[in-house]
Amino acid sequence: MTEDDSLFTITEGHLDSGMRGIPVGTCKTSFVDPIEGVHYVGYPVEDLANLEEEDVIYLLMHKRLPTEEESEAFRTELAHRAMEMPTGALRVLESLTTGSSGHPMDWLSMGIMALGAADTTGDVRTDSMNLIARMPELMARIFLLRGGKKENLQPSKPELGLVENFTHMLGMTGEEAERMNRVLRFFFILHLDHGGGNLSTFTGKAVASGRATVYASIASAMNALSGPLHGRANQACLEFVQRIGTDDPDEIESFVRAELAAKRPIFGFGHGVLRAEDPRARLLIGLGAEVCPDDENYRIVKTLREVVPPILKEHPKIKNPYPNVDLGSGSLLHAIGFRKPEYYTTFFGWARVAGICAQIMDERNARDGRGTPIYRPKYIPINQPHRRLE
Ligand code: AMX
Repeated sequence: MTEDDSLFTITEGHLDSGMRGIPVGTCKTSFVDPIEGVHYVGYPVEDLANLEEEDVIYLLMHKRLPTEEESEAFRTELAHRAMEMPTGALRVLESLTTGSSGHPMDWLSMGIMALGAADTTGDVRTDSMNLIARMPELMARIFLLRGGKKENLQPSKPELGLVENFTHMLGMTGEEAERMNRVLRFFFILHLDHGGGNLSTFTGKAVASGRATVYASIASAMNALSGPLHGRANQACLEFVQRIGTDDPDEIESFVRAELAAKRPIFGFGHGVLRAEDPRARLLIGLGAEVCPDDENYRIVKTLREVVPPILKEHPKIKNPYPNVDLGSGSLLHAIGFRKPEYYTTFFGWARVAGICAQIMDERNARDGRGTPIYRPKYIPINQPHRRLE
C-alpha cells in the first residue's frame, strides 16, 4: 500500500453514519474480523483466554508474548507501581457519600481523574503502567465504598496479580474466590481490546491526540463506554434477562417481539463490525456451562441465543442478528456473586484501560516519535446559508 492508494470511497450516504467503516488510521494491538472476531496482535482471543492477564497486557504493549523472565519483570513492575498508589486522592469518592449517588461508571471515571490529579508524570508509558497497576485497588474501593463497607478493604497484595488482588481486597477467600478469579480473569482478557475504532477506544485516542494526559484520555474513554449501546449493554442485558424471568422459548419470543415493536434494543445482540456470533460470546457461554450450568439467568441466556437470531433476521436493517459479547457476561458475573448489574460495565472498563493505554502509547510513538496529529475529521456544513445581522 502506498500513501496515494485509495482505500475507500466516501459517498454522501456515509455522512452522519457514525463514521461506520471509514478507515482513519492503523492499529497495532488488535483487529476485529467480521466473522472470526477479535485478534490480539494476530492471535484469536480464544488462544489467549487462559493465560495470565499480565502476559496478555504485555502482548498488547510489546506486540509479542513475554518470555518467562520478561513476564516476571513486568508483573514485578506492576506490583511496585500498585504499592505507590496515591490512595488519598480517592477521598474525593467518599465525598459522594451515599452508595446510591451516580452510576459506578461515574465513580470509575472520577476515580481515574483523581489518581491523575495526584500523580501525573506526563510520560505516557509511566502513566499508563501506573494506571493499569492501580486499577484493581480503585475498583475494590469503589465497590466497598458504594456498598457502605469501606472498612472491609483488605490491604492490597499486588504480588497476587491484577485480578486476584482485586478479589482479595474485597475479602474473598477459598472456593468462592477461586471461582471469581477464574471468571473475572477470563472476562478481563476477553475485554482488553477490540480494534481501534470502537467508541471508547476511539474517544480515548482522540482526547490523547490533543496531548491530554493518559488519565484524562482514559476517563473520557470510560465515559464513552458508559452508554447502553456500548459498554453498559452488559448491565442492560442482564436486566433484560431478569425482566424476561423464564427460559420458556415461546415466552421469550413474545417478549423479544414486544421489545422490538416498542422500538427498544434487544441487548446482547448486534454489532457495528461483527457479522457472526462474537466468539467471545461463545467462550463466555461455554465458561458458564462449566461454572453455573443450572443458574436461572444463564439458562435464559442460552435460550435467547437460540430464539433471538431468527427473529432479528426478519428485520433486514439489522446487519448482525447474532449474540455479542454482552449476552452471557452478566449472567456469569451474577452467578459468581456480583449481584448488581450496574457494576458490570466497570469490569469492562477496567479491562479496556490496558488496551486503550497500549493504543495511546502506539499513537504517541507514531511518526518517528512526533505522535499522531490531533484528530480533526471534516464535517460538511448543511442548512447554514451565509447571512448577516441587518
Ligand atoms: N436490537 C434492536 N435493533 C437493532 C439491534 C438490536 N440488537 N441491532 C441493530 N439494530 C437496529 C439499529 O438500532 C439500527 O436501527 P436504525 O436504523 O433505526 O437506527 C439498525 O438496526 C441498523 O443497525 P446496525 O447497522 O445493524 O448496527 P449499528 O452498528 O448501528 O449498531 C449496536 C450496533 C451494537 C449499537 C446495535 O446492534 C445495538 O443497539 N445492539 C443492542 C445493544 C448492545 O447489545 N450493545 C452492545 C454492543 C457491544 C459493545 O459495545 N459492548
